[in-house]
Amino acid sequence: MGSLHHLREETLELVRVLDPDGNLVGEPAPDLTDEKLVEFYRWMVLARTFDERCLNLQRQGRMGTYAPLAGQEAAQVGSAFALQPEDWVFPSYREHAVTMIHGLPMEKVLLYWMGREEGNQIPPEVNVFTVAVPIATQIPHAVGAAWAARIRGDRRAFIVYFGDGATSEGDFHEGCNFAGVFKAPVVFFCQNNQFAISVPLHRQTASETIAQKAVAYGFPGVRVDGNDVLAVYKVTKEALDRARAGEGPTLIEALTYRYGPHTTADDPTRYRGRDEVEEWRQRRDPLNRMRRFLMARGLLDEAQDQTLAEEARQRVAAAVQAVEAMPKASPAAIFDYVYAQLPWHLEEQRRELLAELGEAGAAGGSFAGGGAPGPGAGGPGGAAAGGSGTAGGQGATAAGGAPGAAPGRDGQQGGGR
Ligand SMILES: Cc1ncc(C[n+]2csc(CCOP(=O)(O)OP(=O)(O)O)c2C)c(N)n1
Ligand SMILES: [Mg+2]
Repeated sequence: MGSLHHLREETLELVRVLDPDGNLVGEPAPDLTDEKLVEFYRWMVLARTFDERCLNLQRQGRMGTYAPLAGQEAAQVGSAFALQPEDWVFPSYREHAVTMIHGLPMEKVLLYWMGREEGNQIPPEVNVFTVAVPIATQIPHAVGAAWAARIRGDRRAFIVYFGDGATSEGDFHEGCNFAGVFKAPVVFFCQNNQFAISVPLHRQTASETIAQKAVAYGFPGVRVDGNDVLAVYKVTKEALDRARAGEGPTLIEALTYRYGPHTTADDPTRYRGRDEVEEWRQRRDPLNRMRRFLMARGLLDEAQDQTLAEEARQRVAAAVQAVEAMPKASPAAIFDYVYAQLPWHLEEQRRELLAELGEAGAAGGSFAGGGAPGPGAGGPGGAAAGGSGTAGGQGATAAGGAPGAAPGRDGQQGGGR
């Protein structure tokens, strides 16, 4: 029993650098400069601003289904900043901050949720895989890519994001087992936001923690306070370094909470109390925690905080304006992206559709967001409507560092970190 007890203690421990009031309880990673600390906060503010704007756009009918990230900013920003530019990110559908920090232009994220195929076209220089809506399917993809890199002697790391609900899928267990056996250079990053749509964690697993599942697969599992950006950075960096050094995978459980609905198609008041949400917002908010820490260190004051918020609003507004100014997508775009060479029968259908659309369909027009296929939204949403133009050309416009493109880590436009 003694050793079993030891195992339990290890995997239940919650790694923290900041307490909920922003006081240091551990030490920030030694490579974090003052500028970098402020940059973490700047990105958390940008992530929340982006998120609030997307919710509003959806409510106004200017965006399809949207999956909000509010509450999970520290888990995303801390882990994304631990990556090297050559590392690869395999996201689920909620990691907007991660993918933007790793170089995906903000316009691309908006386009995806507006139901535009251009949102699935990742610029070749950006090491981010496409959004995965089917739960956990990105896990074997990431493990396979990581294993391939190891075979080639490529010293880069891979990180795959998923939720607590995804740990019930076979893909999670198969991915972990394979990565453990073959020492794939991959970090399994679970954002445990405590719900899979309406299903609470205790209905998802009988394990006390998600981190402890790693033990069964023969690699370390770490449980971190997912609302503590410094702790998340620290554990993710260690895990990525381990992967690069050939020591194999790590499972990180970032304990966090989603404030909003699962997606805009969900009503969370039907399965959880407002008190619980308020408790997390008031007591454990990731932005408040980092703000207090920075202010106590003299790295941020009220005026700078206001400026930073205003800059975030302007950057998001510019990105929204850029994508809404794009011509409408053609319904025929549904034929454009699956096959390199369209099979004859689909070519025939495409011609038929174009003939049906006639002049009106080919004329283009102003942009309107279509319904993006949303996770949990019950099947594909509406396709983007009307208009013409090959999406490849439009995609190039969106990726070309238009005003408001997400900054890279070093602050350049266009996400070229
Ligand atoms: C294979 C599969 N099954 C079911 C769904 C429907 N679905 C969409 S999101 C979701 C819950 C996922 O929860 P979790 O993994 O905790 O991620 P979170 O949404 O909380 O970030 C489910 C069941 C799906 N998209 N794919
Ligand atoms: Mg979840």
